Amino acid sequence: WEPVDAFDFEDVTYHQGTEVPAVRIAFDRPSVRNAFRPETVDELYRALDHARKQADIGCVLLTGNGPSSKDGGWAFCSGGDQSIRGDSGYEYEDDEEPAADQGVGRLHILEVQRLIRFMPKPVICVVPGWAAGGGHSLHVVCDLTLASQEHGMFKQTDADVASFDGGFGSAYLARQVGQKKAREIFFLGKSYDAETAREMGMVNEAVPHDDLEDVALEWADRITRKSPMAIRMLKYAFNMADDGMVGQQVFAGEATRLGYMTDEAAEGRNAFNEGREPNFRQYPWHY
Ligand code: 1HA
Repeated sequence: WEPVDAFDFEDVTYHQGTEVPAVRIAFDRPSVRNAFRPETVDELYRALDHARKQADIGCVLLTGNGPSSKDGGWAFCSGGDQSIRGDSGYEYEDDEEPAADQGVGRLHILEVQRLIRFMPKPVICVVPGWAAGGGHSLHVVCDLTLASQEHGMFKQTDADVASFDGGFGSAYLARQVGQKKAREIFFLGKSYDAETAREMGMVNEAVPHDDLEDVALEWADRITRKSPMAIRMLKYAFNMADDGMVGQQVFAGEATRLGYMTDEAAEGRNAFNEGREPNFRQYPWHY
């Protein structure tokens, strides 16, 4: 990995692979189990959006740095930082921040969730420790989850702190583990280790902690050797059934791009630009 120079982040680290066309984006607040504050969310969004737009990047690894220097604990992310939670959302600590002046709490981790869901490349959640609350929801929304056998832990704490992800974090979870299990996860708030989470269907694989990053990179390597077009169409096809009209719009956008690459599309464009009738009769009606 080498750092992506374009950014000067405080709460997130952002690296690009030297041998694999992938990036590694990591929460970097290990002393609070990688809880996110609005500044963290802004940085995460910018890193993910940058990765989305890189034509030479095919896969994103989303993880959490650790261990905590305080107690050695590992975390992917423990959700919203409760110490700066205001009455209408999470508040900026830096008063200079333009959004802070408005006195409005933010819940914009939901924008990050949408970015992960709709970006045209797989996002692998690499879980070295706790995935709790809003951190649990982030793992749910990622395309794949790989977890540390020893330290990977999953827990939905939302109802303990009077919060609720009634969107992707619960609805997609129910698609992954079934309605009864998803309700158990939210209503009982139990802790599940990586192996149990794998058996439940919300984790793809649990691997020894020391191998976690190597396996994640190997997965990114495998994915990025495949056809970008096929992977993109597959991700959007998997999304579509659950994403309603938005899912159709996103999938259809990619179908349009493929359509534009055909001779028929060139004929339509050229005929217009040349001021003539298009000759579509030269093309077959495929069946
Ligand atoms: O649900 C949403 C949203 C829904 C819709 C729209 C937007 C949303 C945005 C956010 C969220 C949420 O994320 S709500 C859920 C918020 N998160 C939590 O309730 C998890 C709180 N943390 C824990 O339950 C536990 O810390 C843990 C199970 C993750 C780990 O337990 P462990 O290993 O025993 O560590 P612990 O001692 O509890 O924590 C270590 C340090 O990290 C503590 O600080 P210290 O005493 O060393 O000073 C602890 O306070 C801090 N910490 C952990 N999690 C958070 C945190 N500090 C602030 N916020 C946290 N989330």
